[in-house]
Amino acid sequence: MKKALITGITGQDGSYLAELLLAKGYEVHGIKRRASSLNTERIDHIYQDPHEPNPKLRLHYGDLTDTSNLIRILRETQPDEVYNLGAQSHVAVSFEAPEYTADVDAIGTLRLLEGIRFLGLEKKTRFYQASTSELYGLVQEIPQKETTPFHPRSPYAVAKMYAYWITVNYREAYGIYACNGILFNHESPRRGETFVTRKVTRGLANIAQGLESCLYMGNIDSLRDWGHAKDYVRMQWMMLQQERPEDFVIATGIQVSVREFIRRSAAQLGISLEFRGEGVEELAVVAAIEGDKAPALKVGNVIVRIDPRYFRPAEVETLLGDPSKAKQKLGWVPEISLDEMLAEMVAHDLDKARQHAVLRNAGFKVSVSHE
Ligand code: NDP
Ligand code: GDR
Repeated sequence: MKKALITGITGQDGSYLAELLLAKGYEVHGIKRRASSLNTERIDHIYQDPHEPNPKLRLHYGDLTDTSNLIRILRETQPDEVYNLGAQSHVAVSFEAPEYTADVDAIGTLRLLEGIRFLGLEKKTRFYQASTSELYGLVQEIPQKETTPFHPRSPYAVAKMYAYWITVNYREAYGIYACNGILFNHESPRRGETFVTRKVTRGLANIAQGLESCLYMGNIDSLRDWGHAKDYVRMQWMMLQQERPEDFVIATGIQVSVREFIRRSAAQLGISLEFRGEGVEELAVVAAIEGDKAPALKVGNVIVRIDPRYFRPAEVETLLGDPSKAKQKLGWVPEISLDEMLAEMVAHDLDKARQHAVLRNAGFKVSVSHE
């Protein structure tokens, strides 16, 4: 039985990857952070009672900023595969917490690789690094592929650039099977609520049910290549099953603007939106409503406005990936389309909003968190 260690197991990708590896018969170890509130919601459905004999999923308290803790977990678990998914993963937040982001995302990766080396696991343990399309930043070539030069545009991307190269370096210097998946944006109903797609699907569902009145957005001209997290974690596993370690771009090859993502999400709720005005004055008005998913809305309601608070000091305007290498060498193709993913996310968030609306209508106080 193979053993895997996942950092970031409580996050979006970590939860899907843990499911995938358990289904493949792996013993899965995950690092979770100590927090003042429970933070295992995404993996509660696969939780296994540690009192049961031979649980296949085990959680260890730890942190990517804590070297001795990481070494102890590596020593205790002796993993065949390490998936380094843990990160301060929010680009906008990285401008506010640049030093912490570097510590976790850049030096955290080094700590794990050094741990593998220090414990003499170079020949046993394979290492996956969660690299990112944010490395391309100010894009030098469209679409972006493995050979496209990097130009990171945020403290997050710069930290991930260090992590990318230290992974390559440990592969070249010490022969560790270490590789980078350069993943373009991928989403799901488990996506963190403050990333743009989830903010939109959740916000619009809440507005449709009368829990909120308006969605405040940043740069809606931004263009992204969005895939589904389930497809992308499958590729993370495939990358560690090859004869030789290599780096791969993982993307759909299809690009859509944030504005278009909002329009299509609204359409899933039976709402036709009309965008009016320009720049910070741009807004979206309800032009028509069909069906019963948006009982709180009327034609003419303004439900999207721009708030410059969400603009970034340096923006990545456009990202479009070329996944040809992954297709040719690994036979990987994404199976879930953008519209299927969007429908799944909206349905999930509408379900939650309806539950909240029932509580509110019964007189209970319901609060909706914003960001
Ligand atoms: P999430 O933000 O959903 O999850 C991040 C995970 O890292 C969480 O489990 C979080 O724990 C954990 N974490 C944060 N800080 C630390 C720390 N100091 N020590 C240990 N663990 C920590 O990210 P995703 O699942 O979306 O992404 C997974 C990885 O892939 C990240 O590295 C991200 O940067 C990268 N990536 C993501 C892409 C995407 O579109 N999703 C695209 C390209 C790369 P907690 O739950 O306690 O907060
Ligand atoms: P990104 O994702 O920065 O690409 O990083 P995010 O969803 O945060 O932003 C995508 C684009 O949407 C624009 N935008 C907004 N973004 C947020 N979060 N909130 C808003 O209100 C808003 N309005 C417009 C952003 O400016 C941006 O252009 C994600 C993360 O998962 C990273 O960890 C990962 O490495 C990259 O994807 C690939």
